[in-house]
Amino acid sequence: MQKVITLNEFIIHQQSEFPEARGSFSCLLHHIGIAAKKVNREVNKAGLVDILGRVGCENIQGEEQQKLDVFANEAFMTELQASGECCGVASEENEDATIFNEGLCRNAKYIVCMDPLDGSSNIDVNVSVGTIFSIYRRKSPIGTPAILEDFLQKGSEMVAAGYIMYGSSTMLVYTVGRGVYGFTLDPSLGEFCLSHPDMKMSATGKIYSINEGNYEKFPVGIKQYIKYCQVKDEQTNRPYTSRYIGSLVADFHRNLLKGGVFMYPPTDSHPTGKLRLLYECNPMSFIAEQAGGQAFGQDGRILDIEPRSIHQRVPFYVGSYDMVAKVMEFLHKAE
Ligand code: AHM
Ligand code: MG
Repeated sequence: MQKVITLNEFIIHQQSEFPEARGSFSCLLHHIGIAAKKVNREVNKAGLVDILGRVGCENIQGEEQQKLDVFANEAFMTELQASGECCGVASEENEDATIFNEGLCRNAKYIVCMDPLDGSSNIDVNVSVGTIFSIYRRKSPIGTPAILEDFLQKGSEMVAAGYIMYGSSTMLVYTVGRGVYGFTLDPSLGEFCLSHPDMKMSATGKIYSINEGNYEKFPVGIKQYIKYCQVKDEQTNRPYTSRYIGSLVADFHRNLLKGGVFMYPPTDSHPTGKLRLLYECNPMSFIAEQAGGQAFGQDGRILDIEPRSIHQRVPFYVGSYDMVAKVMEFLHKAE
């Protein structure tokens, strides 16, 4: 029988590569894994109980919150606090960062940014949704309450990033800057088991993912790139295939496995882009780069952007290295 490597085993093994590590980070990841299992349980039974649908209030960006959003936010908040290793969390669902200033958390050295349930408009049609998280070392002194500057760090300062995809099977994918590793939840064991070691994104692919309903308002370079994708050319394997789920985690995950590019340019309704730098773009960019891909915004590498506010939105182009380079070439030529 083949030996399985569980997430916890893997974390402990990885920790041994950092001789100075005291287990704080491993503990934090362990609790993220627990929260993921809680959310997975609720997502799976969402059709059976009255947890689907709206909870009747709006999040701070004016979007209607769904019940599962609320559940996921609470599940992750609870576990992050319970870990004792996190002194604050910026969540897409909360206006301000939540500071854990009691007990062990006060002396914790990490902060977390998260989108507890991304793609939540897809829940009631049974399409994959996900959680996205990123972990940073705090800037403020240990033993004091975390401050805004702890959350407004450049993506390049990230210690770890990951996502959980609640899909036909549930997966947790993460990086600590030493490659990307994917774990699939085995429901019979109740454990995330290593299923995708050292994930790599091919340099090019055949998939472009974008909400083409917004075409009229796209920047000229993006319009031209879409046409380029659609034109036949045997050398570059075109026309490409258009695939768009509308759930970033699922779209990204597919492109990671198959090769492709995901784009969310500025649009009429979201003139600075729709996706959030801290909760969505930064973590996905770190994972993409670690897998051999790349990620750009309007003016350069996503991970180099100096955040101005925790809910900041940016244009986002991420995926296979050569495909993202091509998108940027079109954007720059059109300028
Ligand atoms: P959410 O965090 O409110 O769920 O929104 C983010 C989602 C992403 O998962 C997805 O890529 C995008 O919004 C889809 O937006 P659109 O429906 O405009 O194409
Ligand atoms: Mg989101």
